[in-house]
Formats: sequence, structure tokens, C-alpha cells
Amino acid sequence: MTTHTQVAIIGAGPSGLLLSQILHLNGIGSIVLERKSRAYVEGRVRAGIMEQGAVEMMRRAGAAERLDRECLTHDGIEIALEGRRQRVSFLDLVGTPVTVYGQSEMTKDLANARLAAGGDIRYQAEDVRLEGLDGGRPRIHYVEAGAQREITADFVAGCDGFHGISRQSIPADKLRSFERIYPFAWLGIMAEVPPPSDELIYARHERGFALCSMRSRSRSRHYLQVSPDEDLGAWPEQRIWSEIAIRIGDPDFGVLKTGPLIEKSLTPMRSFVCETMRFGRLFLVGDAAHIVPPTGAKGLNLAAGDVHYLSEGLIDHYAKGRGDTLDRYAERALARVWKAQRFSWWMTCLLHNFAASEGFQNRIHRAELEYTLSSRAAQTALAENYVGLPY
Ligand code: RFL
Ligand code: PHB
Repeated sequence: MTTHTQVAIIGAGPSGLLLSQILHLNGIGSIVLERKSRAYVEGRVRAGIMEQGAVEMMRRAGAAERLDRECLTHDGIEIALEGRRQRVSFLDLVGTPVTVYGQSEMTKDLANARLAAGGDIRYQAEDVRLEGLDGGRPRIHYVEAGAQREITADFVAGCDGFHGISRQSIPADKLRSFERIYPFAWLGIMAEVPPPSDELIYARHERGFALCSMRSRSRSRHYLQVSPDEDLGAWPEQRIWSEIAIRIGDPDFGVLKTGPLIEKSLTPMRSFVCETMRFGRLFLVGDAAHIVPPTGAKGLNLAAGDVHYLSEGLIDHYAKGRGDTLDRYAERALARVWKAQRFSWWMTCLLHNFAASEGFQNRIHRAELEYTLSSRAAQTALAENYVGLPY
């Protein structure tokens, strides 16, 4: 038996769940197909900083009750250059703070909201295949507990991340992609210890970048610039803690608290944009269409922006019989995506060390950081982008 739904959503990450819930609250039905289990999706450690626009989207989805209660509000960041720390106040410069709330918590809240409203999320849906995307009624085939299943939909939202099937289902001659791979990666750790400061510390140091972030007042999330092929086994806990301490300018552990690690991972750094974000009745959303290096904390926030534009298009289509908003989805989303790409690339260059052979480039980036720290105008541009450009 084939079930029909208005919007088939591939992927139950933040973009898929947010889209499904906002559509539901506007009377539009959807089925979400997710390759992994619910526990796996909610256990992934990823983003931690939300722009006000993303928080507003959670409120629009009716899923912000715990977020509003438990989140931390940060009015600025600290930037350390060779160990000297300086604060950049977003509140003074642009009047907007950012919100600290883990992506895994956001995903749990959205899945709970969806299921409480009777939402249809099909976890462990394997071998998803998309057909007829450029015709009138796309078909989606998948395997559930060994059995072949099929659904049809008016539209398909590809919310299945960078390695998903949706982008791969678009014929190669209909796509153009843009990519930059960086010559470093981030070693990330999580530890049940209070963070060294009330706000995030981004550090540029001759030994490489470091970031002290957090998930709560008692849980730290820190990162170190390492080589992309780094052996994590060469990084015992003590080496990680001392390296963070040196790079943030706290070699005697005056503020940095240490403790056993509860997670350790390596994240490659890339910039990627797929143009276009639409093929027939398929719309790409979030990481399926674009990847940013995490330095500007933009990945999750771009996904929320895409959901804003796509939900507006679908609501206009179904409620008002207007197709122009949906037709402008790719153009509107890409305009915002490219600005966040530029900012993420800029923050990455400003704060990381490239190879010693790139001496000129390293000096220019360092000079740019020194200039930024000495200029209110430059800090205002940083703050405006970090807190998020308007939708
Ligand atoms: P997601 O979160 O990758 O969700 C996609 C979902 O689709 C499922 N899927 C499929 N389902 C069905 N069929 C298939 N064929 C499928 N293929 C995949 C996947 O299992 C998954 O559940 O994409 P989404 O929703 O667009 O959300 C984007 C954000 O997750 C992403 O931008 C951020 O997490 C990026 N990112 C970070 N962003 C930040 O702003 N700050 C960070 O600190 C930060 N850290 C990170 C990150 C991304 C990471 N990844 C992808 C390796 C750290 C890591 C490790
Ligand atoms: C995080 O807390 O995981 C985080 C925060 C800021 C970033 C990147 C990651 O720029």
C-alpha cells in the first residue's frame, strides 16, 4: 500500500524536525524518514550556539519551553591573541546576544513536540530512494525492518545532511558546487567541568587555534586546531588540557578547570555550497546543501534559516495558492548562505595557523585580527555577523 503525504522529509536532524513541526502547526502534513535510530540522532554532539532567529524558529515550532528555561544567554565573546584576552560585546555593538543550547537538546525537544502532536517520524528507514522529482508526484522508496515501503508526496524536503541521498538524487548536470577544504581539523572534547569563563574564548596562538565553549555552567566543550589526519591516540587527556591552557593564555591553569573527558572527536573543516537548492519538487535544506567550517557557529543556524524560507514557501503554496514564494526559495536561501559562508571563512582565516610555508598569509590574517581588536567598526561587523544576519 502506498501512503501519500503533502511533504516527504528526508532526515530527522534539526532541519527535518523543525520543518515538519512548523508545517504541522500550519495545517500541512509530512512524513519524516530517518536512516538512524532516535537514540543515535539525539546522542550526536554537534552545535551549541543559536542565533536569535533560530531561537524564534523553535518558539514558532512550539518547542522552546525547555530551551527558554535552561539556555544560557551570552552578550559577547572573548578573543585571545597569543594569550592576551579581549572581550567583544555583542550587546554594546549591535544590541543582540546569542543563545547557548546544545543541538542534541534541540533535536530531543523537536522530536518530543512532533510525537506529542501525533507526528509521523519513521526512524531506521533504510535505502531511501527518490524518484520522479521533476514530475508531478515524487515517489520515495525505502526499507523498514527488511520490507520494501513506498510513499508519494507533493514535495520532498532533503534535510539529510552532507552525506545524504537527496543531493545525490539531482542529475549532475543540474548542479554546480563550490568547495574549499582547509588544511586542519578540530579536536573536540566534552567534560563535566565548569567552563573557564562565563563566555566563549576564541584563541589565535602560534601553536594553533583553540576554543573554550560550553553546554551549561557545569559542562565544557573545547576544541583545538590539529592536523586533518591527526591520530587521536596521540592526545591523552593531560596533553589536551595543557595545550588548551597554553593557547588561551592560561599556562598555570588559573581559570581552566580540567576533568575526565566524556567525548573526544575529530571534525574536518570544509566550506561547501550546492547551487541550486531546488530540483523540480525537491528542496535541499541545511547541511544537505551547504557546509561551513564551525568557527563562526553558523551550521545549525543556516539550517534554521533555510527552514524559515522553505516553510514560508510551502505555507503560501497550500494556504494562499501562491507559488512565487516557493519559486524564490533557492534564491533567498542562497543569498543568506553565501554571507554566512564568507563570515565563516573569514573567522577561520583570522584565528587559525596555516602551514609555515604560508608565511605571508599567516601574517596578513594575524594583522587582520589585530586590526579587528583595535577597531570598533571592525568589531561591529564581526558582532553583526556572529549574532546572525536577518532572514
Ligand atoms: P544533520 O544534523 O546532519 O541531519 C541530517 C539527518 O539526516 C539523516 N540521513 C538520512 N536519513 C534518511 N536517509 C538517508 N539516506 C539519510 N542520510 C542522512 C542523518 O542520520 C541525520 O539525522 O543535518 P541538518 O538537519 O541540516 O542540521 C545541520 C546541523 O547538524 C549542522 O549544520 C551542524 O551540526 C554543523 N556543526 C556545527 N554547527 C555549528 O553551528 N556549531 C558547531 O559546533 C558544530 N559542530 C557540526 C559540528 C557538524 C558536525 N558533523 C556534521 C560532522 C560538529 C560535527 C561533528
Ligand atoms: C560549540 O559549542 O560546539 C561551538 C561553539 C562555537 C563555535 C563552534 C562550536 O564557533
